[in-house]
Amino acid sequence: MTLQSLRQGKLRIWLAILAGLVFATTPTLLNAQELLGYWPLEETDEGADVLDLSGNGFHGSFEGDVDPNVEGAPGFGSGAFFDGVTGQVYIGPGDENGFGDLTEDFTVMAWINPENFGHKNRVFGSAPHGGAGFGWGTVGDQLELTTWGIKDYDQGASLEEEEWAHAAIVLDDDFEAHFYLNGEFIGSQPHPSPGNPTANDFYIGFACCDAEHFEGRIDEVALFSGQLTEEQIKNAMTLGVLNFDGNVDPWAVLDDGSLTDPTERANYIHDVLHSWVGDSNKDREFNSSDFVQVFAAGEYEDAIPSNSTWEEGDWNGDHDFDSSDFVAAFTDGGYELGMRPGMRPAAAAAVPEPASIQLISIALIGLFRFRRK
Ligand SMILES: [Ca+2]
Ligand SMILES: [Ca+2]
Ligand SMILES: [Ca+2]
Ligand SMILES: [Ca+2]
Repeated sequence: MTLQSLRQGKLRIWLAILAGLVFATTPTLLNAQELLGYWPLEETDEGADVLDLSGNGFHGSFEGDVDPNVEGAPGFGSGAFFDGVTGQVYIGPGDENGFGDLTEDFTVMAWINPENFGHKNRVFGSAPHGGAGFGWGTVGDQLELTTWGIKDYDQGASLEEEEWAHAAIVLDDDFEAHFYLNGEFIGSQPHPSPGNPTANDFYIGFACCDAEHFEGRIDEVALFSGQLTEEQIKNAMTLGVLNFDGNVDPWAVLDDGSLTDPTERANYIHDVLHSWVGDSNKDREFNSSDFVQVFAAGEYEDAIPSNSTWEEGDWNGDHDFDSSDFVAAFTDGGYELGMRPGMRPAAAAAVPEPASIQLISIALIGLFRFRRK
């Protein structure tokens, strides 16, 4: 990589994201906002891990009556439906993931679509025993953050049943809670003391008691240490959680000409996008649905120079879709391996050799078929 290319703006963005991922594992960041967990709920199968895409690997699992394959918030793919009685996502003990240490100075957010205001709908938090930890969600049409055993912070919000709303709550280091609805600040509630740390289990769609299970749909759940600004909350709501600092679409870097070194390009695709070379439909897997998409775009070895994007089959970044793109994807070797190791149990990532052979045959079949047209 040359210094010249380092100066290119977009590259700086991915370096920043990469740095964020590296720093996420080191404890000392002065007052910075740090993404601790991010669950986009793209799963469609109840048996699948509920992936945390923060880079920290706090994957969860579905429990009780949940439908993970429902339409999510507009623009955010799939969401999950919780039945209000038993449905929840188990995340893990607060002393293992560190969420239990959040007694002040943190931010929570999610897209929520509650269906019943007759009971509280907890979106995210810990079990309350011992009067420690926190849970947030709705009470009636209001937003509520509870530091267990300490304080119910209630904020009028005029939520609607069966309507998507983006909700965010910041608990600052003076123990005052600040509420945001659809990216706008709507009010603050003070209290003189922090919550208590907890080792209790954390959940999505649950916290507290059985009677407070979430009833309806949830999408894009995120937890940060530190206090996000209104602008950052708006960014997360409109651009996605990973872009809370106002970064452009992280996939766009693949098309701007700055990332053509094969190793650097593959590292970016693996470590920042959590995907494989070849994942044109951006679902973090490389499989036949990507072939369907790129051949449908119809630009394989066309006579038009520099007309192809990642979504259209330019996997190596030279702006055209040709055999060199298959070489790049073959070299990366992610075909039909599912999501990357670490994004789900290691057992899913095995047997590379047959998959590679399959990749070649599918590629050849695809080329043959589309050339005859
Ligand atoms: Ca989603
Ligand atoms: Ca894909
Ligand atoms: Ca072309
Ligand atoms: Ca290419």
